[in-house]
Amino acid sequence: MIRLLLSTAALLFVLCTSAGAHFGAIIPSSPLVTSDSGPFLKLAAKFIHPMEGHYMEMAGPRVFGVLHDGVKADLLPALSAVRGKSADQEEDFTFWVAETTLKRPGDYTFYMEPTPYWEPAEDLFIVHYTKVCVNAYGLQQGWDEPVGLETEIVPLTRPYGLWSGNLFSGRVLRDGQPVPFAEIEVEYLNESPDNPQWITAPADAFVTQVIKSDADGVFHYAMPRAGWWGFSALSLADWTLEHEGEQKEVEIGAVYWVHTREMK
Ligand SMILES: [Cu+2]
Repeated sequence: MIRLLLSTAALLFVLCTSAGAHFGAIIPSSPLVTSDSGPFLKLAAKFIHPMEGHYMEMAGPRVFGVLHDGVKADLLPALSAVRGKSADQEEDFTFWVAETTLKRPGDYTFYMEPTPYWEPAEDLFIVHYTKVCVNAYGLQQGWDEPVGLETEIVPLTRPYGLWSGNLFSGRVLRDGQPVPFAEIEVEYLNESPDNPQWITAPADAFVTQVIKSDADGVFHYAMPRAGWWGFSALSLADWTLEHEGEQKEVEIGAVYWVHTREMK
């Protein structure tokens, strides 16, 4: 959910008092692996406010893997913890990095199920099932396959080789079924390596774009700038988790990351 600025927020400890939304993120070092680039790929897994650049503390994910050619591989052992922060944050936060090698042609969909994150400001847990697709050596095959997560965005637009200004279309699934009129939050990753200039939002409403899916769970968004774009479809889980002896609701997000390039 978009962060509401609570009047009590200042009284509470370690709150996100941001105008932006939380996003799980998997950001690869490149959206395309080619014979020129070589087979090596770095991945960074984060829990962030993408537009504002703020990091949140992230525990090790429960699941971190890749789907290629219909086969899933576990990448959890490849993850290692690092610390980082945005320029205007005071302390460092944990995020996770991995290196992998893409040897065979085709699409590689990386996916993550994070450890539930307790958010006191919203009195709930947050679990963002996060995906990103990297194409290897030009064989365009596999990007439109679901991973089979509790909730996920399945792209209807091929999610790489996109120019800025292109329309990204996707379908929101929950338990494999389309989610009608799902709310989807969209944010630009200000720390995208190819962002020429940090964007400061002129008002809170510009930080997170909000769109809804249609009756078939399909949504569209035209991405106005080169870099990484995050799409996050949120709903409440039909299960709860315990926090200090009480059962609490769980916000589940289907998050998908897409890269665009300036047309020049
Ligand atoms: Cu936050």
